[in-house]
Amino acid sequence: MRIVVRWSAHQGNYSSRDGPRFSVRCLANRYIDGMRTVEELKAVYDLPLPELIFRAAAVHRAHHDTSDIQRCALLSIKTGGCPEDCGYCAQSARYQTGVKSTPLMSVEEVREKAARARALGATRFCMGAAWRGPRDGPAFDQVLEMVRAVRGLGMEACVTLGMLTDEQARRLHDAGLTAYNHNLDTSRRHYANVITTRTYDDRLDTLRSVQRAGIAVCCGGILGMGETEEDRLALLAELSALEPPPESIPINCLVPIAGTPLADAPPVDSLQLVRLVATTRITFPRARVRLSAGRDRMSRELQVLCFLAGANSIFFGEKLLTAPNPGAGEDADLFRAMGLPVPTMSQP
Ligand code: SAM
Ligand code: DTB
Ligand code: SF4
Repeated sequence: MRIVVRWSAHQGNYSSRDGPRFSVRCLANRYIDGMRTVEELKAVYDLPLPELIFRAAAVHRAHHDTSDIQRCALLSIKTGGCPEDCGYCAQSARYQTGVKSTPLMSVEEVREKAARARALGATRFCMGAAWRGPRDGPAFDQVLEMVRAVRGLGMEACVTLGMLTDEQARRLHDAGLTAYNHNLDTSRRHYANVITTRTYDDRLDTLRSVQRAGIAVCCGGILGMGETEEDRLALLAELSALEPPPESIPINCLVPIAGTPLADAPPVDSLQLVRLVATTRITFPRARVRLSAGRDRMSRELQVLCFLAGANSIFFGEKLLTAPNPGAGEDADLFRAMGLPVPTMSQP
């Protein structure tokens, strides 16, 4: 039996047409209502592929303008030297990856890069720092200034800084932050195989602080870290338990980094990626589903299939944080080939 209770109150600083879902857990800890069990997700994920894509495309069309694929620019505002041991990351100080540690960028440099990205058609600017979490003081104050600068350009601002306190989340909200990116990355079961310096619950605690502060959550994962397809669905089940559900869901394919424990991980199966994108779209009708890291190894046809299955955002620009991404020219060609609008490259 499925009990659906809708609560029309408005929460947080982004709108969802029905308002957030009110959820109930029964004693067996299986989700009733707006939440999803792995079994429910699997029934969708395992549909014959054409049927799965048709259903996802219908959900996509019902909730979005399908010609609107958001371009987000990424900038590493503080690179390398991170104390955490995330097995996929080029920026962990524990692995010899050749990434040089840099100090925090100046607000002026960030403003310039954001203005250039806006001129190339970016509407969202995401800034990442290789921190376990921010320390209060001048560096955090500088990040708040960066958020104000990006918002001042009329762009959405997103940051990913690691673990936050309630107070830090509140200050980011007051600076005008649109969304906070904090990925759960994989299932609870697989998490400790990839990261040992923090727990899944640490991640969830930060997500709760972000939501309490009224900031939208951007939360997703990485495929290709030795997880099973069921682990990927378990990640979606975790995301569907967030209230409200994430505003955006980045789906990354591992970019294997030499020197990290996952350097030799095999590539993700393309049709498994399409299935996951479609299942994510059906589960989160209103979210931005962001086709994130790993696009430089995807064919144009695979990317188009992902858009058809409901992905509606990309990171664009030659570099992600440290890893390569298709160049702006390549993406412009792809958009042109799809018959989608390509912004003219005006100067800021
Ligand atoms: N230090 C902060 C944290 O971990 O929350 C923010 C920066 S971190 C680099 C942002 C996200 O990038 C990670 O959560 C992970 O999902 C993604 N990521 C990092 N390295 C990656 C890789 N090699 N391939 C794919 N995604 C990656
Ligand atoms: C996300 O989920 N993917 C982006 C963004 N959030 C910050 C980061 C991808 C990083 C890819 C590896 C690198 O550039 O080092
Ligand atoms: Fe540090 Fe973030 Fe990289 Fe983990 S993913 S090592 S926390 S920068």
